[in-house]
Amino acid sequence: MAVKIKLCVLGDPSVGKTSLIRHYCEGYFKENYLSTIGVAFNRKTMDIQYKGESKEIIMTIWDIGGQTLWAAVRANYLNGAQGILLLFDLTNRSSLSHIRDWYMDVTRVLGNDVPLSIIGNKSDLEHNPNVIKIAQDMCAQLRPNLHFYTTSAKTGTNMEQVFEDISIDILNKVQERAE
Ligand code: G3D
Ligand code: MG
Repeated sequence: MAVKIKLCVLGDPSVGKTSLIRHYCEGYFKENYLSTIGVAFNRKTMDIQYKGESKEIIMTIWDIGGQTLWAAVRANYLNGAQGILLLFDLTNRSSLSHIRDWYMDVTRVLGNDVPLSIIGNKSDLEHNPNVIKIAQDMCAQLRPNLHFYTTSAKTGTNMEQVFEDISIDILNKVQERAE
């Protein structure tokens, strides 16, 4: 039986949320997406290996517009999310400094143990390697064993890994609850 998962992607405007989701769901990178207004939905079906079995996952990925800053709208958006990707742009320090705020915002609604990964996107662009170290330290402070990745929505580097790993975290959580 297919498992349905709701995943929400958050982060500052222009960090590459829509690009990463679209590349993953549609299989290609496209420049010039219209800035997301409100919320967009994407769906991806995948088969992953879980505890020695192949599991079909139907993932609905919610893409919230960075402009949608009203707390009430965001809480609605997050409602029922089983996993979270928090994105920043490796070439934009302020987007990294806002990760903590995004994290607090999410955990206020979903609790501290929601499966969550932090992603530094645009790894294909030149960036200061210190940024990665700073991001890793921040992740460790927020929660031990938080996943951190660098990705490129343009080339697809690490993209599959991010979605597969969070699916496994979510399946583990679903199973824990059922026991
Ligand atoms: P958002 O949904 O977080 O607001 P978008 O961000 O997906 O709309 O991306 C914002 C801009 O960054 C877009 O450029 C997009 O092409 C670019 N971008 C996103 N991800 C990457 C990446 O991994 N590498 C590179 N090189 N660019 C990326 P434009 O020029 O359309 O504003
Ligand atoms: Mg967008």
